[in-house]
Amino acid sequence: MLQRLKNVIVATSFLAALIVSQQAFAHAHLASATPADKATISESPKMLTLTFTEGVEPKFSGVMLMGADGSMVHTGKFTVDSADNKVVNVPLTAPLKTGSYRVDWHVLSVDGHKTKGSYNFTLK
Ligand SMILES: [Cu+2]
Repeated sequence: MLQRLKNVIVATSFLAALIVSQQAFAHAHLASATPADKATISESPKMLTLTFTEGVEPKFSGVMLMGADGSMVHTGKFTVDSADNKVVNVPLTAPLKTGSYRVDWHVLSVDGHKTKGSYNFTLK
């Protein structure tokens, strides 16, 4: 009886761990970005590139670029790479001034889950 209970507990916790890890992997999280998070760069980038862990739906996804004072920086159109829907490009229409910037992103992944986040980089 006790052994049976132990088996049930082991099976249940295994299942719980499996579900948690699947959830962690099933959403579109930011895998990498250019300029990278916390990067200090010396030249104004022509484009922001964000790579996610899942494919994203361009219709319900977006990226906002903000200056240190919180003012929005005008960017070009958000596009999903035609060869890889995990990669998002946002062209910059004008060179950035030196200073720190915050990138706010929100995406709808192809599995229908919404995620969002932000990161910073500095132009010296
Ligand atoms: Cu998901």
